[in-house]
Amino acid sequence: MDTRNPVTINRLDYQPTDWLIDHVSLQFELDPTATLVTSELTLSRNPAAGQESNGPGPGLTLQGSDCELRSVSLDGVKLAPEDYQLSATELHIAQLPEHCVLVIVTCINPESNTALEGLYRSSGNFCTQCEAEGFRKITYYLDRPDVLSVFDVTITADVATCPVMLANGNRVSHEVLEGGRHRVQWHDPHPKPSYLFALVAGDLAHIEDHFTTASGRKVLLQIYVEAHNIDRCDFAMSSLKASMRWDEEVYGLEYDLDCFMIVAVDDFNMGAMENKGLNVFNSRFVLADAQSATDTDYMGVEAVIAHEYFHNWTGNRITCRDWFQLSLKEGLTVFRDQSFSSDRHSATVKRIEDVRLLRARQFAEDSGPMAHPIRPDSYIEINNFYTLTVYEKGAEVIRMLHTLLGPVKWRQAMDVYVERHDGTATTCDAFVDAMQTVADVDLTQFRRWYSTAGTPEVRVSEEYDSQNARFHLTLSQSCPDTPGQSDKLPLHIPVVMGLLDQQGNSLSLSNGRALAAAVDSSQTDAQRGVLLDLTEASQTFTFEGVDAAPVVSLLRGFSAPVKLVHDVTDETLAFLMANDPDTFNRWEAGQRLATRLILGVLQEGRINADTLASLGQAWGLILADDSLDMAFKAEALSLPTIDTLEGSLEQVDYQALIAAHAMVSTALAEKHAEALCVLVTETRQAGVALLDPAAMSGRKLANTALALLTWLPESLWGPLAAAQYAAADNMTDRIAALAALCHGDSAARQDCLDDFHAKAIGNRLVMDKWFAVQATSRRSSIVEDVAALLQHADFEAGNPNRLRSLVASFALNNPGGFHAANGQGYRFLADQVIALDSRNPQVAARLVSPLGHWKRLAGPARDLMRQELVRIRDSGPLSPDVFELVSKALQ
Ligand code: 0A1
Ligand code: ZN
Repeated sequence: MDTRNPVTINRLDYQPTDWLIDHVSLQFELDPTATLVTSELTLSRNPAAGQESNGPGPGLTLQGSDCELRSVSLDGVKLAPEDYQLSATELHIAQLPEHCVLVIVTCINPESNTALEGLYRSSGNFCTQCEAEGFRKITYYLDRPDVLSVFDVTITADVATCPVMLANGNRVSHEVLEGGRHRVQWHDPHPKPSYLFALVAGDLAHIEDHFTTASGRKVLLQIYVEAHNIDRCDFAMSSLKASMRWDEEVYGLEYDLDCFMIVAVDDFNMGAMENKGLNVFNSRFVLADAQSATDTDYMGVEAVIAHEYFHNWTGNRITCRDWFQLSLKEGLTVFRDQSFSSDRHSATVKRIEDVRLLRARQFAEDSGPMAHPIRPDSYIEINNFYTLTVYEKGAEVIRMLHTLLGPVKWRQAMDVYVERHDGTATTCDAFVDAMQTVADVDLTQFRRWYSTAGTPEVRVSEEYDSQNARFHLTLSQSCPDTPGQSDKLPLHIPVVMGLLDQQGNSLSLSNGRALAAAVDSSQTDAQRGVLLDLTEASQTFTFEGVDAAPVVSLLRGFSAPVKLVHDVTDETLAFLMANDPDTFNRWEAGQRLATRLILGVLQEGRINADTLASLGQAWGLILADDSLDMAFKAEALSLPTIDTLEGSLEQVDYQALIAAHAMVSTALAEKHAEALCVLVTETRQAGVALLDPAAMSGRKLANTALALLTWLPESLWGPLAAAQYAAADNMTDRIAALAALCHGDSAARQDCLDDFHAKAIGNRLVMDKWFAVQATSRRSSIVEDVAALLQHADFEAGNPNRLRSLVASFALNNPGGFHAANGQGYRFLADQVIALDSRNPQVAARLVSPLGHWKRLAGPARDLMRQELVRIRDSGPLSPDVFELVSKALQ
């Protein structure tokens, strides 16, 4: 693209297409450098399009880029070049009959496709990635999500190199041809947009299983991988079956084809892709065994398999009218995968993990140059809008609807949504309309969540009236200005809350709406608390019959994605940590106390001894409480991260914040050193299954304890870490020990790194960990270390996972290194963006984000970061992806 002339697409400009593609037949003659694609489109005028009453019908404009046009025929007649107009991005035909058949032949070069969009090669195999606009790199097409067609696909290739040839739907024929070639045909009966098209061909092994749907249909399940990975697919298969069952049980949604296939590829820009019946995955979300995957990796595989599978209904059967509606499928599907994980594991720990991610990353996005509503209003490059806002905040918006409706009505409303929109491309508005048909509450104001960017702030004040035994709670909301948006209207914020007396008993409340009990909960109504509908800029809620000043527990379960500003004492927070019946809020109280302690160091230059004593004591209670789930304990003993803390500051001096965080971490580790050492050595369970829940929780707690100990002199924890590394029979413990050693400078560090490297040879995902663990070290030489790793023989800049394991791990997970006072970290990242942009714009653009926050920085860092953005801007012609992010950051 010409970056001097970027095109901005606006949501309100949406127009239905003039043409429909009723059927498409695609033929691929696969060849690594010259694949021929013949596309036969059965076209008809769209009755829903705006039509002039007289004159010729509208011309047809198809999108296409990076494909060489070989021929165009209309109703059997080959068109001459003067019969159409061709540009770098479009093919236009001015005159066509109302119903016609257009045949287009293109030639593409998968081998040279380093952007990994369209048809490309990974490890010698062919695969596709078409969301959002990759199909146009295969052939000229109406490449937009509201054009739904039935696809028939024929693939011809060499038997020797491509024994396996897959596409969407059901396989209908296979024939062996002369000259060592063979041909398959696939038919997908479900009309779909082009972004859900997929083709995979190559030398792949597979495992298979079956799933019988609730209505008794037998579905063939297959997972395709390179032969050497065949033993690492079983967990993915069991996750798939669990997802299929869950969607039937919880939403009544069954699978709808005869087979469901997953393919793992090593070169993939994102996590995975929900192509109809043929999901293509980054191999990191399929392959898992004890020696290569951590517990977190296993959970990631399970969640992503579920996410992609759930898209079959929320995304594929019901898709998006245009890309501004992306959160229609993504927010909803993330909410669904979060609910699935939460049903299968600890619901509280899952919620804590999700909220940590939201606060650390999405809040930052919402306060930066790219802040946008979950339904954006404009974009230059849609790939830049697969964001934490659209996905994670989008899921929070769905969660709020779930809270406002309650679980029973939520399910009824989902049934209405599916019933109304199955087989169509629709909008976020239509989704809320479906909710409204069932909801008791008026959702008019709630819709503002779809159009408002920025994280709202809710300020809290309390007043106790002892004479009348009344408690008044005032909640005031505001939302900061974001690019292009100011003076925002109040949102409808669901606030789940409870009141406790001084003994920790829950009070019955005279105000607020009742909450439904969770199926497996033993909580009383009073313990569950109530739901307040905060709709005004400022609103006071009065509770009658409150005999003594109560303790308030607000925003239970993080019932809305807001920042709560509530000035309470250290004692109140410590009290909530010990007594809140909402376990999420027990954790939250600890986070608030820790935040106060760390930010206090920034203001006063020293640790507040009283706050430290409160938090230290609360940690002591947690450490001693054997009734607590160990995974929850681990969360409670983890301090807020730098990027979360950053969200509470106007201007950030990273070096000072990092020093304050280190000071508090060290003080807490010192206070509990003995107990932490015991946890490292005694929490692990021998002789149980790897994925036994208690064993996983035990590892999480032990490794959290080890990470805390690394703030103390290495003589104390170094031998423990080295011993753990040597004894580990699983990746979770091995990598945690190595991560600890990487912060230090012992001989064990290098020995273990060498040992890990030797064992990683032949397993790309393990080699990625070897890079990542070094990129997140707190050593003072980190920028040089990371730069040296770029030159390592095993570093591959062309492989997105490898690149991210080194470069993104450093930029996102190593604040001390990235924000090095001399700006070296920023320079390093800018160099990588510049080097990558021409090869893979999508991945390059994702690396720009950490540089986008320069306006929030204090001191010289601000200018140092800005200079690097300018250097990227001036480095030559940029992709639209990088151009959009850099230019918005510099505005
Ligand atoms: N829809 C997929 C994610 C995805 C999005 C874009 C891609 O390329 C630009 C690839 C995958 C999901 O939500 O899982
Ligand atoms: Zn998705």
